[in-house]
Amino acid sequence: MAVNLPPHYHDAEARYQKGRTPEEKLAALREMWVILPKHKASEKVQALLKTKISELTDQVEQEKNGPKKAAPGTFKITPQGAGQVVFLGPPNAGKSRLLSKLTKATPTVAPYPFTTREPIPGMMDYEDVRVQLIDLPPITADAYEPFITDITRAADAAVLFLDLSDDDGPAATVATLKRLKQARRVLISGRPNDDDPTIYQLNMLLVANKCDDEAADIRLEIAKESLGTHFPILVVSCETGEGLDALRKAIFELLGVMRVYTKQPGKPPDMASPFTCPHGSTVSEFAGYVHNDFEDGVKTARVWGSAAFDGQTVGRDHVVKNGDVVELHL
Ligand SMILES: Nc1nc2c(ncn2[C@@H]2O[C@H](COP(=O)(O)OP(=O)(O)OP(=O)(O)O)[C@@H](O)[C@H]2O)c(=O)[nH]1
Ligand SMILES: [Mg+2]
Repeated sequence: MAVNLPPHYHDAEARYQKGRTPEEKLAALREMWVILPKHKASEKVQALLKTKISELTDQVEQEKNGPKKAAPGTFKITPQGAGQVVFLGPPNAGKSRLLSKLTKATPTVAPYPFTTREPIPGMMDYEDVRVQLIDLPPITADAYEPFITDITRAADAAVLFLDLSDDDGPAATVATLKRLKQARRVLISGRPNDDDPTIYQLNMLLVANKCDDEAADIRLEIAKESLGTHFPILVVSCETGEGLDALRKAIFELLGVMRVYTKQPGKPPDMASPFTCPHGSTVSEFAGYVHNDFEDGVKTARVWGSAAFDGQTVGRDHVVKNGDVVELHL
């Protein structure tokens, strides 16, 4: 879909190109954001602009706060699977142990805080899809690794931790949220709204871990009072395994993606490894997930599953459904 951009958008874009400092560039990007018409056709431009504004805001902020601990990109993790989900929380809550339970990764797990110092990825199998999980160093009022800002921007969703074995658990999770907010990372439940492009919103669920502790229930109630309940809460124990199957499902559902299977003309569908794309994707959007060049290249598709009849030929704007088999015609 073509985006009609008003002339003063291009003026602001020229100022962005010519900007000599991050501050100048940021000012121009913010103007572009205000001018940009916000509708479906401009979704891609919106997303690009939002990422640039967020990156530059972070850069300007970090430069103000002194030298960085790590060069940008040092801890960049290549996305794999249906989506990337980051583990955020206070020290000792069981983030690393959960990663070792849900994936084949082997992070250090220790009975003292501040064990994890670097991001550690792992792949979680869920039915016929895989989700990338990233264990991170703990976040407290005073401890925040600057690379968390970049990693959370790249992530698709977040798991926030609560330690049910610690009287200070609820307050520690509140402190994590507060520190993230200072870094303009806001955990929400549901679809992010893009009102303020300098704030990065991440869809979250709460993992209340160590429910094997005998005072776990009361701490959970206290946490609900201070954190609210406007997000999914999964009560689990990495020790006993309780709640972990439900958690796998909830993490996958948090991504808001559906499975779509592909087939080649004249061949049976590949039912072993589906592609994933956001709910509500059209044929052309789905094609873009199969291959970058396909989004523009696809002309029609045949659809088995949600179509009126099996193998129905549909156009680029046809909305595909979870579980459909799609044969793309370029
Ligand atoms: N009883 C109990 N202990 C747990 C559970 N999950 C983790 N632990 C223990 O809690 C301690 C901390 O676990 P880690 O996974 O290292 O915690 P972390 O959140 O990664 O800690 P940092 O890396 O410091 O942020 C370890 O001794 C774990 O064995 C659980 O469900 N029940
Ligand atoms: Mg850890």
